[in-house]
Amino acid sequence: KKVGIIGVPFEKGQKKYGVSVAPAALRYAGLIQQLSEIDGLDVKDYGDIETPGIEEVKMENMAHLAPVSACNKKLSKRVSEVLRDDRVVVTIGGDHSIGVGTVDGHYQVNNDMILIWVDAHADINTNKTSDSGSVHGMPVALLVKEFCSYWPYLPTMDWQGTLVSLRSVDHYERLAIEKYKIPTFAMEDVEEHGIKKSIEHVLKKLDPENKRPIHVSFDIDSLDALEAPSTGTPVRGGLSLREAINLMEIIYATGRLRAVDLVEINPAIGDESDRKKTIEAGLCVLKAALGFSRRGTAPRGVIDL
Ligand code: DIR
Ligand code: MN
Ligand code: MN
Ligand code: MN
Repeated sequence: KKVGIIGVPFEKGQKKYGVSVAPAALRYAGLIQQLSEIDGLDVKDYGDIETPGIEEVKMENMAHLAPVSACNKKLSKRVSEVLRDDRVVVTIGGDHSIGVGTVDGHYQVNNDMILIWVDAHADINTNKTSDSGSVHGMPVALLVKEFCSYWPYLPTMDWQGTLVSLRSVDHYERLAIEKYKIPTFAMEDVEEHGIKKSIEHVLKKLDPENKRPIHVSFDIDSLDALEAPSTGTPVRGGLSLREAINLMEIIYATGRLRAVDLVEINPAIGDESDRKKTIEAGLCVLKAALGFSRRGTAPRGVIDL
């Protein structure tokens, strides 16, 4: 098994300082080393995507569109490249606006991919409906074909996916979800079925024949704010870390996970303990996605017990 890591220290899709520090913070916390300890996993670090000095263009209620586009364009190419190297892509954000580039890059290589967007929020605002004007609240709208006539020059795909773990949906987002019948699995559904059945249900619905490549875009705020306090828009009542680990283990077990994004960790929010908790949670989620077993790993050498 081979994996490629991409860091995206990008934070212009939202307003708070710090989410761009996450790739460095995760590497410093031992990301590469911890992943390398998973049985049989070959880890290659592709470094960071950076696009400094992009000139801003004005767009109504859509902040920093030019830098967001430039970053996503470069990111999309890198994601495709890593996939063509036959590696599972792990992209560390950055805010969730980078989901446009990761999904686009994946779609270029596997146009039969399915997308599982794990998030407290629906991220399906447009600049007409957004209260914030922040692009991290818009990536799903930028990716669905239902909205492709709305955005003149952005990537779009014949999207098949589900939003999981929702519990903070804006008014017009709800309207869009209902109008276009965007499949969602809100916390209420997790409540009803449990995380295991919920994810099995999602997979079965999106891919009844168990053959399509899977992309998981994981916003750390899908976790309960107690589990992951260092994030820009924390919401209580979310997934436990155990549920998130289980979700990833189930998806890993399909053998078809090709791309994972981990976004919205903001090490500048909260105190040292919040930061530590949040980064650890992120690492646990990634490890589960890449085959780490809570039962333990195989011994490295031979000793007599
Ligand atoms: C809000 C927040 N719905 C917005 N979105 C966030 O800005 O559109 N997404 N935080 O992850
Ligand atoms: Mn998000
Ligand atoms: Mn979110
Ligand atoms: Mn809002």
